[in-house]
Amino acid sequence: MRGTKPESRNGSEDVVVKRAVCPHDCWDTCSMLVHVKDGRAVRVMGDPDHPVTRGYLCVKTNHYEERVYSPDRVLYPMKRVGPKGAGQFERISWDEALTTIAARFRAIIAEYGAEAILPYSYAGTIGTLQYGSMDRRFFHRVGATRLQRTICSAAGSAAVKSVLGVRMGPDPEDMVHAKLIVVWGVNVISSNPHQWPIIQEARRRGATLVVIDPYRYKAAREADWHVSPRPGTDAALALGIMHVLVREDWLDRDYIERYTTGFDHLARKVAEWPPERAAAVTGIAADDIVRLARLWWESRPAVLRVGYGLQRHTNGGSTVRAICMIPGLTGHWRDRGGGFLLSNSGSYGLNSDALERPDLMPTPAPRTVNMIELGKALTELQDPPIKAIMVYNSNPASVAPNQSRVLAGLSREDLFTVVHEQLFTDTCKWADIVLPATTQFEHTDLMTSYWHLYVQLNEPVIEPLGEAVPNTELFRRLARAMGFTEPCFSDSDEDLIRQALSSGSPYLEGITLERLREERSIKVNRPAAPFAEGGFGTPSGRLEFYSEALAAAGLDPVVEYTPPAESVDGSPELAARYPIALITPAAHHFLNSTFANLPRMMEREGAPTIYLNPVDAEARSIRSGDWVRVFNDRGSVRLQARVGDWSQPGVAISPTIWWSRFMPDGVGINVLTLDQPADMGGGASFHTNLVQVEPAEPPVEPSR
Ligand SMILES: Nc1nc2c(c(=O)[nH]1)N[C@H]1C(S)=C(S)[C@@H](COP(=O)(O)OP(=O)(O)OC[C@H]3O[C@@H](n4cnc5c(=O)[nH]c(N)nc54)[C@H](O)[C@@H]3O)O[C@H]1N2
Ligand SMILES: Nc1nc2c(c(=O)[nH]1)N[C@H]1C(S)=C(S)[C@@H](COP(=O)(O)OP(=O)(O)OC[C@H]3O[C@@H](n4cnc5c(=O)[nH]c(N)nc54)[C@H](O)[C@@H]3O)O[C@H]1N2
Ligand SMILES: [Mo]
Repeated sequence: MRGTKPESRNGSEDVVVKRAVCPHDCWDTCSMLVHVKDGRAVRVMGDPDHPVTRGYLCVKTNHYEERVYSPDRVLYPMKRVGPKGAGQFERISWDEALTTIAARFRAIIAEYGAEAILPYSYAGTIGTLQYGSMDRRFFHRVGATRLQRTICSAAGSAAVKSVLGVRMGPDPEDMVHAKLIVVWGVNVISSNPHQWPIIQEARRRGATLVVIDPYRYKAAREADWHVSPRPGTDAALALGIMHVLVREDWLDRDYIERYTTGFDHLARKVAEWPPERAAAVTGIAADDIVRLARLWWESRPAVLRVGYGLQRHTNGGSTVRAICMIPGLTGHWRDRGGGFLLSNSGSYGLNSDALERPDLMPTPAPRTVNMIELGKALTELQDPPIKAIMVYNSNPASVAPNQSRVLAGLSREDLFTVVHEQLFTDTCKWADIVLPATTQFEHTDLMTSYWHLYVQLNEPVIEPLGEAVPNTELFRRLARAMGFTEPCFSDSDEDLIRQALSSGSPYLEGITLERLREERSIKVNRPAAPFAEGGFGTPSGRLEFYSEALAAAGLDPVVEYTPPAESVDGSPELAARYPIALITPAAHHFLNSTFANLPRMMEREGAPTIYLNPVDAEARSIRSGDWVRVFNDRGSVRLQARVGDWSQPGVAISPTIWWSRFMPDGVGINVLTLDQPADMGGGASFHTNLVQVEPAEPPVEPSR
């Protein structure tokens, strides 16, 4: 229990220090202190009292005021006055905006049916209310096409659910007790900066750090051991490790017997994966695979800290399934701080049905569109075609894969596009109507994390800028304009928070809005080692090495390695033309496309970059600092090369996501990326791409 008041004065008379919570789509969900002077946020700091934030923020949010007051802020409703995509807009009133949207929606529904309307949103904020509440109610009531929100974590989530039944793992604060931490496909320096001091503390107490990542980024360099697999081959690595565990009988037979099911199926499967076979697939020496298995078996507690990077491949579901099974064999779930952690999202138990009201949907339920296939949906879908898209919490013109196809869709003259945004993004350019959105400093939200275990309350610290409104208020207004009379469209943000907390989940026991107002941050009542004595959320109640549900869905009920769709093994002909595997992970100074318009962040990030291995660079006469053209059948971008030991030969890395307007040729990295759904959950495949690289002219105007 923390008694810190939500508001206090600092030394200077006219500065008030207020609490806020970072809203961004990131593991850390930090507690912030905002210095407010004359109604303006002037300084932002990490909350020193918060056990996870520990007084510091990341490089991006340290100057959050620069984002809030950016000259790119959208302050008023606007309508398009020039040709589609030309970026000419004129200010209009909220009345005119709402009347126009409601009239267009009604006309489209009358002519094509409600499924011709598509909402498009993701996690511009992960706040419970602004991520998904009133908006979901609205589109359910409309009967619009439903969006499958797959762009980030869908393959891994489906995989974890199939093995554990619930997205949960150890409390990250307990990882200080671990004797082995395996950081597997998560960039703990850039994407999860507060994991790093926990790892460092564990190492001071004697822990070994292993990083498994094709990208030799900072943590990989500082690790005790860096293991660099070929992208998209981690399932083979995990199968090889499990082969050794079974062969050597490095098994917790009691745990397997009591709390798991399907061991015999798995044992037969891993028998086919001796380390030599896994080595040939992954590029990791067979001896190293044995050494990894031994290190895992001999270390207690030990944890697999797995990230979303490794599931952004066409085989991402089976990859996560395979890795997730390892602690079930060895009983590492028994220990505090041990086991496997991809996501702790299942640790909160908020009442999402009350927030989203799926009961408002017509029957039968409307069709769905997978958000990573946006380009296809806008250009090919019929019966009915998509005639209107409403974008909020997302910047699809920059972030969605196969960008050329997305832009072909967004440029359709007959498509009615509404964008609710804080900043004038690449997507706004394609809008018919742009609406102003508040930032976290201007609205209320209930925050959870997908990594730590604190529920936090964010309340506004400044007045809304211009005529900006929160997502919840926008959809209240739209519901009125559409003539919806259900009382749920009048719920206030406070009502929504109470409804979210009303699930009756034991994790939330005693956590109320009143207590949150007082304490701001409260840890959920969740066991520290959630599966120490079983308690899995699967149909069998056990950890499932074999899944009946997957078998029924026509998927492999155990697990198998399949090469990524674009790879030397998966598509040899394509690989002959495009020999380089390109992964496009998180940039240190951006958060997806967020922050990527701020001069300070662009300055620090440098230029749109590709990291090349010396072997690949020399073969092409490319030196560090040269500009190169990176291309495949989907498109082409220019990037600046950096040559070094960043990866194995044949693997390149480009940190993302630069806005297209700051790219040399006006298109972003996602012209190269694949819009093929992964093997589970319809997930994204941003890191499965084959490309060719060749020298190019430097841009006439450097990217800024
Ligand atoms: N600074 C910063 N922080 C962020 C974000 C950001 O863009 N910038 N994005 C936020 C969001 S939305 C998310 S989902 C998370 C994402 O955070 P992460 O889970 O860290 O996801 P990525 O950056 O895609 O990839 C993480 C790591 O996986 C590696 N990787 C790629 N392919 C493979 C593979 O086949 N095998 C293995 N073993 N590793 C692989 C990449 O090289 C990278 O180092 O971070 C959040 N935090
Ligand atoms: N090549 C490549 N592409 C990727 C990835 C990758 O690793 N490589 N990562 C993918 C991942 S992990 C993700 S999660 C997606 C993320 O894709 P997006 O969800 O589109 O995330 P952002 O780029 O951060 O853009 C979010 C937008 O929401 C806006 N926003 C923020 N808060 C609010 C609000 O309260 N209301 C409204 N109306 N708008 C708001 C922000 O201003 C911002 O423009 O990108 C994916 N794209
Ligand atoms: Mo994400």
